[in-house]
Amino acid sequence: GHRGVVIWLTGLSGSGKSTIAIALEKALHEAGISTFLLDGDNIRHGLNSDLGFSRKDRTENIRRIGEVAKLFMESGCVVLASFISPYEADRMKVRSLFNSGEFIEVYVKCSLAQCEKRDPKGLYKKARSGEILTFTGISDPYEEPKNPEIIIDTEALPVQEAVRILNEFLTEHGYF
Ligand code: GGZ
Repeated sequence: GHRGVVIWLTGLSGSGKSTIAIALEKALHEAGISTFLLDGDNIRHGLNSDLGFSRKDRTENIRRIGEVAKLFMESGCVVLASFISPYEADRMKVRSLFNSGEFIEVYVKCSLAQCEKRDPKGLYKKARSGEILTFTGISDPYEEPKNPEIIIDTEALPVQEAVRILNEFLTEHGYF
């Protein structure tokens, strides 16, 4: 058996959060571990479809996601939450919902220049042209985590290495 835990991935758009979350989820499934993946696709289109990208809406987005993550964690899942979550105060509030050891903040670190170069959805281009306003990193802030449990530099590491680091952290800290 294993205990529930939240692995909270924060970082810029295009930093690799979801790629890592999906690869980690696959590895955990292969080890027989129940997971639940929360990301923009299943949250911003449903529960949080009333929210946009103002500061207030981002804060409410992260608050609700924190509560959902807690519910799934309590059910015994390894919750993988992949959101920009640009504000330190909002991440700290989510952290405060959990006991120590139940919340692992992972800073998926990648320079703005590299994220913009990757631009998988063409959003940075739209942000530069002014077609998208308040885009994180371009026209809206991203506050770097001050005390994340883990930092993963996706400019230096391939995704499988990121998965290995996270798996090792979980094993070494006795999660399973
Ligand atoms: C940032 C935006 C924006 C703006 C749309 N700013 O790379 P993606 O496309 O797939 O992921 C981004 C996602 C960010 O949603 P989050 O819920 O993670 O944001 S937050 O934590 O700040 O609430 C991006 C897309 O939505 N997107 N407009 N203006 N990202």
